[in-house]
Amino acid sequence: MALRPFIVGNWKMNGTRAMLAEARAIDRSAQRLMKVEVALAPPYTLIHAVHKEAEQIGVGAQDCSAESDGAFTGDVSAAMIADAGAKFVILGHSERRQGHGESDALVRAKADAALEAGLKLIVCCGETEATRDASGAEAFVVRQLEGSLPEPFEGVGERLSVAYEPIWAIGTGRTPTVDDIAAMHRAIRALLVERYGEEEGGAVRILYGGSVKPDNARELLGADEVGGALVGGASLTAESFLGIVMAAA
Ligand code: G2H
Repeated sequence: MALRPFIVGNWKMNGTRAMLAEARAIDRSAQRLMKVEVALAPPYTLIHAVHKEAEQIGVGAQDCSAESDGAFTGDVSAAMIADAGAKFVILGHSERRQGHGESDALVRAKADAALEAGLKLIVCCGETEATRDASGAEAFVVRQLEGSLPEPFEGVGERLSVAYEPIWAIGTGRTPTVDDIAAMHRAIRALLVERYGEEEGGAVRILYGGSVKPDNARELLGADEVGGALVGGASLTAESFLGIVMAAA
């Protein structure tokens, strides 16, 4: 991996203030592993508290609204999460696309709102098992990203990451082969270079997500064009998450 590896913990709908001890432990260890960029995306309710704990790691949100403010009960804007201390936002996770009907166009609108608020982006993509079985995975993911990624903007390479998460690998313990991951990441890289140019598109980190664990992290992170990992279940304890961070160091 030529780019500095980026390891992000996505806590999903897990965590109360009792989990702050895990964030603190992750932060303290990350200070000794400067070769790796480490971040956590806790639920909205913990963003500010994790931000206050964190000296080294980045803190982000798992979603934001495409709207800036107004009568949108239950929604949270990009400016609000930035105000709470978030530096980035995960957008278009399959649990949002599938569970909340989010379209590519909505993901792109959220990305525009997040950029406007000064946030970095992690834009997710990934195919179902049926799509993979039909041999259409790469074309599907490229199309999904074409609809979800923002138009060229200032600082693409630094502000944008893409997370490839095959839906059938999320929380299942199953992972694609290293060759399949590499082929998908190369297809994503080609799209990024086409859209944002050689330099900026080449600097975007493409993360792999889906059942990343301490015991498979080194192999998955070693695949061509894998610039880090988006980690769900294994990010919930400092011990397992740091096992993955160390595999990237
Ligand atoms: C995929 C991943 C984190 P897990 O959703 O985004 O979750 O590591 O639990 O498969």
